[in-house]
Amino acid sequence: MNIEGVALYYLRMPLVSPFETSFGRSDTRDCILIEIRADGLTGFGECAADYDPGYSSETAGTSWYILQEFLIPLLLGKSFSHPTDFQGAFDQVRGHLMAKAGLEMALWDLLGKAEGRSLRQLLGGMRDKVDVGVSVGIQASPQALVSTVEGYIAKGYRRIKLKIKPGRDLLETQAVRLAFPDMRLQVDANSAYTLESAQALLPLDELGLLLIEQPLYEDDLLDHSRLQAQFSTPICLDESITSPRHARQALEMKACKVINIKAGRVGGLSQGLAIHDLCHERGVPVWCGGMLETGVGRASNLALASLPGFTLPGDISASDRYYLQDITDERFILNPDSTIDVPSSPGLGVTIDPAALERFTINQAVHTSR
Ligand code: OSB
Ligand code: MG
Repeated sequence: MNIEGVALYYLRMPLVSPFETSFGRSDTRDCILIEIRADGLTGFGECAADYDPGYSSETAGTSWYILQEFLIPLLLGKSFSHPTDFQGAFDQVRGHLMAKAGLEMALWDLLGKAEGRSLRQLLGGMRDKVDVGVSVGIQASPQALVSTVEGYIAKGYRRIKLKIKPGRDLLETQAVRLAFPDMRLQVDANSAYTLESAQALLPLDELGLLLIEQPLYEDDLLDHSRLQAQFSTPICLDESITSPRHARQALEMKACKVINIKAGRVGGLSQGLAIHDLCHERGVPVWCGGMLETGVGRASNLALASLPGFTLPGDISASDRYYLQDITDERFILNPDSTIDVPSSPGLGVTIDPAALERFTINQAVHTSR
């Protein structure tokens, strides 16, 4: 792949309904669509960082800067034989994992298009559809939450994740458990507790949850291991795991029993693959997290989730759970068995709708090698 040019599109997409987490509430989602031209082909990638630094320190704005100032200049004019070469080439840029992952995704798309193989085939995925669930934001009251969950169950979702935060945790989760005794249910705190305040969550251990996601701060591996010792429900880490090294160390410290893999958070699909392999060897279940992606990132998530170690349902919902209008021609729909089909066309297997792209683009930039 001889990289000839890179175009960036800063997108602001209206959400179907506001999404509230422990770190804030939002009506829109920002992201950067990355278009790379190489050998007459065009590949797309999505940088998952959002407008605000609530989920992680990385934002769409920091990615916009790092991509143009450092990553794209390193990429232009270079030749890559495989996207896994990319990791080493960008070692000199510390951090900025979502920016790197967005570029790497476009290289995978290009490779797939050049070889006529789907991303699923390139990664070694074995399923043609994957189990999915829905991540439900904080609602006005426990009753409102139960009725929102009911709506998703009516649409066919068979695994529900509830966003929680201090003071909006026990009553909410208990109400949903009472209404749906057999539903596969899990919660996500997005780093909102300390080891001390998380003591309030101990009653959750009686509710038969699949897992409790990221209760403590992202750099709190040690305290997560102390908390895990207090719970029989598995703790799952999201924000804390930013590399295969961290995944290994978290498992060795017994800081979690499950890992959420997001290619964006770990610097790209090749790193996600490495974490998958490590967990698979050790019999540790993983699942594919989501970042409210457009159809581009969703296609990537579906391919990743088709790998054999992804034994828990992913946060990969149907397009209509997020966007009335997406930037891809393809819309992903929920099958009656709470699965979504993995794209099978070359690369990511999606095509961009130019009118939709134009509609949501609020800034753009082009870089060429000459
Ligand atoms: O913590 O998993 C998270 C969305 C944005 C940022 C972080 C998270 C989430 C979600 C939604 O939970 C997952 C999705 O449906 O894309
Ligand atoms: Mg999470």
